Amino acid sequence: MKNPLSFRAGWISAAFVAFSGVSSEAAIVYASAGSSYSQNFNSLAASGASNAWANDSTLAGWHAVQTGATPSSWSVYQAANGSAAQGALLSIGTGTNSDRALGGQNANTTAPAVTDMLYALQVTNSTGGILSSFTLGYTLEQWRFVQNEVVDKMTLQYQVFSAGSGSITAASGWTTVASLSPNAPVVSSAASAAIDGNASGNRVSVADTVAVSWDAGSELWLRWVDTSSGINAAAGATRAMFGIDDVSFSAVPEPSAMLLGGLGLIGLLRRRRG
Ligand SMILES: [Ca+2]
Ligand SMILES: [Ca+2]
Repeated sequence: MKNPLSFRAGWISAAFVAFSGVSSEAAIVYASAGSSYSQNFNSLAASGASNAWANDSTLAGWHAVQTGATPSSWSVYQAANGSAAQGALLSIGTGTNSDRALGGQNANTTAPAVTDMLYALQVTNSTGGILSSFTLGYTLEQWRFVQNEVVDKMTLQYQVFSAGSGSITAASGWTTVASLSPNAPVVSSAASAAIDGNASGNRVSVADTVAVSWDAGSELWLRWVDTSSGINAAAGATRAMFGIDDVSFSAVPEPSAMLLGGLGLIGLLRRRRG
């Protein structure tokens, strides 16, 4: 016969494990419509080649993986300044300056060995209501160009997942936002070299507002995709080194929802009076 106390303890323990599982996927808790979230990545290490990295931990809400290459998930990241090809998860900046950007540099490969560098921000709608648009701004910084590379870009995608089901590597369901997907600012026939990703000619700042149906409790994932799809025969073994910096995010409900509801009520009253 089961002791009710031990059964209860087991139930509490199971509940605690379940709760712990949720909290380990902390994401960004977006609790107030219209509020702003920002990330400047300056908490990343400015030196070292084996700084510990864990998704949604090193930077709350942030995930990074590469596809089609080893490792597929990162356990470390390296400081970088663009002075050398560096196929890794990177904290990029000038020397050891504390202004860092999150990025990487992928290989010049083609299917089936395409190496895409993926970065994602996971945000949970905790406002209690449906949010109908988000506004995202960020800066794409280029810290190294590769000789004769013709086309390279950062592609921004988003997807809403039910609570707990989001993944940076989800195979389908992403929507690409062209206005948030800038091309590499620098292409050159000169020998591959470092450039200052903080200089105006080597960076592109983008911002736009995107319609979305983001239910209370569900997760919005914003995903940056740096793809190597397609061999560029004229280029070397790598693609441009990109960092993303100065991310800003906010979201709001349908702006006219309350107004239309009020006008509808007024119309109803008028009809009743007429
Ligand atoms: Ca920064
Ligand atoms: Ca920067």
